[in-house]
Amino acid sequence: MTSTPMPDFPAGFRWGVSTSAYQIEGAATADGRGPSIWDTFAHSPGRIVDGSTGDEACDHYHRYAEDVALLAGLGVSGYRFSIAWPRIQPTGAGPANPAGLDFYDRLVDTLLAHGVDPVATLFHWDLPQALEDAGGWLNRDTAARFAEYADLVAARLGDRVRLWITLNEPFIHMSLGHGMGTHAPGRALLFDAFPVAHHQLLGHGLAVAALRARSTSPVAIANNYSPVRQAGDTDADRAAAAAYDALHNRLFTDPLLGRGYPDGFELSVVRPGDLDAIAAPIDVLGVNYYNPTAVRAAEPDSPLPFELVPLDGYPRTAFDWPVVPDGLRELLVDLKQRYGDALPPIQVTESGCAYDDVPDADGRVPDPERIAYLDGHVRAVHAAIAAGVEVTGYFVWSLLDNWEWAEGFTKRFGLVHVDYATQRRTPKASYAWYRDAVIRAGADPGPAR
Ligand code: IFM
Repeated sequence: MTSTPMPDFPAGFRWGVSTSAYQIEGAATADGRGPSIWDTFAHSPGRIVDGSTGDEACDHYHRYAEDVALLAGLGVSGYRFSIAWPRIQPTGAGPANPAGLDFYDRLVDTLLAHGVDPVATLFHWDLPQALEDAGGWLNRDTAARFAEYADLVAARLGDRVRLWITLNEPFIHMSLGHGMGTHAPGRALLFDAFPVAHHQLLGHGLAVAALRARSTSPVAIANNYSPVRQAGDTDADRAAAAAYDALHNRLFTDPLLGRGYPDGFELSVVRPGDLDAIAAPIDVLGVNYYNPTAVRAAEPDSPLPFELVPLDGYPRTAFDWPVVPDGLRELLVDLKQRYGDALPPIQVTESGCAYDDVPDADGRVPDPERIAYLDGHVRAVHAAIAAGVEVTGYFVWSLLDNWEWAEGFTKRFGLVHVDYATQRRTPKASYAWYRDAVIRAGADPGPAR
């Protein structure tokens, strides 16, 4: 971390934090919420490293007012949360469950009362179990169901949500949830998971149309990106790196920005008109960045055309992910070079790190590694802006320590420590740093956009 003051960001730059429904809400059966694939997965023995579930998580469903007060104390201009589809449509179809919508209505109004822009993600992986039972994202019909759900949400919240995000990280949902089976719904289909890519993208496109019909607020999608480092220098290593780059970084973004699928991804489930629906203009591209990926050629007997290897030479987080702030600058500049004028303004919708944070004897939670991590990544965003990339927002993952999917409660990403036994929230040192060094100093929140 440098002691140099944070440079100025453009007026109106949106400083925020992110969360997602299943990771924080708890209240898994409250007010008519139906089961999602993550309820099923978490309750299946052996799926989650510590055997925990999101049944209670951070109990945000009941403590949202306290959590919004934390947001207000931070001074953020945006809060990215996700809406739990199974609260709105407990079986993934049919009319809205009013109590489910009421919760988000209360949340949105409380945010606005504190001057925080609500940024709502419609799908952060918690598919209603009933839709999974009908084939989930392998079934084309799920795309149409998603648009209906988007319509129900926008009809209620469309006048107050300031930025819509259709999907969160469809690549991760496809690859870990349907390719490798380490996330819900636990399908290990390898390349037979590709229909999940297309149906999520189609759902996105149909949802964009549904949102536009109900709301004048801008619409985005949040993708996960990882700059690829070629490990090894053979032609096979080069081909492996290019294949992984196409899979992770281009499979979703090329069709979104009107280029169709990258070469080598001839998906049999694509029907006439689909690519036009998917390429419906978006206003913002959400970029989630954690680390680059090192890739080399696979062994001959591997089912994959590449092998992911450790990226050495960098500090590591508790997740063992390398800390490479400049990878974010590189990624943002590469997106601009790759897509040119087709690239909409970017908001970094997730950026953060897990460390084993523990309260000290005085009850404070020092987290110098997180401060260093965020300092480097915020400066990397500034460097990308200076290089000509239009970046209009940055959201830290996450406001709270929370339930980290297959890692359960073992990975803490929050600016705020959560004692899961008592639900006590304690702002970490990084909370004060983000408030004082970034949001208040050298950054003009300006009018929200
Ligand atoms: O916690 C997740 C989040 O749900 C999606 N992006 C990555 C985060 C850290 O793994």
